[in-house]
Amino acid sequence: GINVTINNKPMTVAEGKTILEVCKEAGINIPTLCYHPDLKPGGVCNLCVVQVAGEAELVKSCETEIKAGMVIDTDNDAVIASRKEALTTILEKHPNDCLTCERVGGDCELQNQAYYYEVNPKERNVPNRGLDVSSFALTRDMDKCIACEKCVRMCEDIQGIGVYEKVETADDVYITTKANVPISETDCINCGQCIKVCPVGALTEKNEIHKAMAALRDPNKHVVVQMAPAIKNTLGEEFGTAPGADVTGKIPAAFRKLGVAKVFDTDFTADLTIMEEGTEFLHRVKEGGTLPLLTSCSPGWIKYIEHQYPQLLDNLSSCKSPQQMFGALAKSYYPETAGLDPKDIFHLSIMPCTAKKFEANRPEMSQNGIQDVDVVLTTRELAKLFKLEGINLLQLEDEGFDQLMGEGTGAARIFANTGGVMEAALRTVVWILTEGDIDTIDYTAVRGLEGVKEAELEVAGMKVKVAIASGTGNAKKLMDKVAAGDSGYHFIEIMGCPTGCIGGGGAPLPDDNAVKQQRMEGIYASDAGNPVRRSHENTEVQKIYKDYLGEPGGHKAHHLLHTHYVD
Ligand code: HC0
Repeated sequence: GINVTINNKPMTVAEGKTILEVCKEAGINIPTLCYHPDLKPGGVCNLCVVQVAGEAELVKSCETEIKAGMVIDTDNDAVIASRKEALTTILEKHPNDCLTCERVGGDCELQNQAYYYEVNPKERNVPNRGLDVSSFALTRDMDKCIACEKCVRMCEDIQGIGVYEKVETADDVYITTKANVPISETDCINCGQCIKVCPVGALTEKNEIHKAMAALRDPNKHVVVQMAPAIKNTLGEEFGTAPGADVTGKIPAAFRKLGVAKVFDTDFTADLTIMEEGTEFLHRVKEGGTLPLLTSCSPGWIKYIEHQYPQLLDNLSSCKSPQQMFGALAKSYYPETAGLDPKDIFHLSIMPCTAKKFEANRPEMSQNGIQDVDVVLTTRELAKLFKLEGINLLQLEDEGFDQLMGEGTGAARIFANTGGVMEAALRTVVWILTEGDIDTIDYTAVRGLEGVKEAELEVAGMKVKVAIASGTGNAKKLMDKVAAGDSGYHFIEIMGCPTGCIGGGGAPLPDDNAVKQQRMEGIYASDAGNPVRRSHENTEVQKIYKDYLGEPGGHKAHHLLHTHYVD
């Protein structure tokens, strides 16, 4: 360590870090707008300035390495005056419509800093760059953009796509899409990672709270809900729990307060996906079909492969995602069983994902002109809806899901973690290959937050080589190998967001890799605590095959649960 003095206090700190990192670790508050721990420093917002003794000017703590002997002041008059000036410059161009902003409710970092430093310029000269509502997944309000460039760094450096760019003119700096086209015309995959790093309301999920509220109020609508595996271990954060806390039982209770007809669980179709995808995998192995099989449950990833690797679309599993399998059944199996008309059903899906909003609107995802999933709300939108309706989630008594499509195994829950779909598939595929002669449930080699993982297994005399990537920047590394034709992999799981659904574009804020680590551990704890941990043991899954679908991979299953993505 090295010795420094911060705010008159001598301390020993680690070498090789920035002043900002050291202060954050020491619990010393330095405001930032353009900084995110998972991105390289931006150095553009000027809020993180501090005074270093001997330096003529204030320095940006986000890009200044701490050195032995430094005497640092993070909070003196000069520092505060400089921050106020930086905030004034930003706010003079920022709209003053906080009342209806999507980041209402303490989520706007700019508003929080403006309040803290008491900055509120009366004259606002808003640039009038307009609203981009071309996407099903996200909305861009470029008048609110403060050019912090975090979206640029996220999309380019982490996701490897590069939809956005910074434009600098003589008297202006702003962010646009490349070629300044509506976002739906770019290579955007709808992952929403840019939203999560945006400090203001410039990038938000496409708000559908009011659509959901209208359906909930409509006496003629029979509202049926599904919710993703990740929701149960992340929604609590919005109400103050630690990341990863399992609040599964609270959510059905909350929805029933809102008069929902059925509260079902996407975990049910996650288990169903394993039956279908496992069958497809074994079929391809036995029949010499296209390998490696690529998972198809992440709609951001689907969009990415469609744009970037169309030659590999035959590798993609034909399985719809669990959300869309659920949607298809919510408008067929469920109404047929309950004696309802599919037209009267409003199917609401809760996802930690913005790309799921896009997926629900894909033309393949409807039957007889009726869309399978009517509205998708993100985790954040659901929390907002509950709060607006006066529901204090954590005070509710636990309740269960409704039967028919409400049962989920531990294998389904781990879908939320990168590597989870692969592990869930292995739990069932290996069981089938060994004819049940296997005790292994935990495949720890595929766990962990690393961006690319691989493992090799001996199964019933067969070598199975699997790989996993999360985030499209990491997916690219694997797909380049697959496209070259010599990867040797049999089965690959890809999730569009770094760390998988626990890091989804609709997840609670703020998050970073430390928070995601806790979410991941929470998910595995929920799995370990579930008495049933293999998808083929889900009794409602067994029942739907017996009563309705026939065999996994059979005709009816194909019609409802599979699709085909074309170039
Ligand atoms: Fe996921 Fe899913 S696991 S993509 O990450 O497969 O969003 O949580 O709901 O559909 O089940 C997200 C999470 C899902 C789907 C499931 C898959």
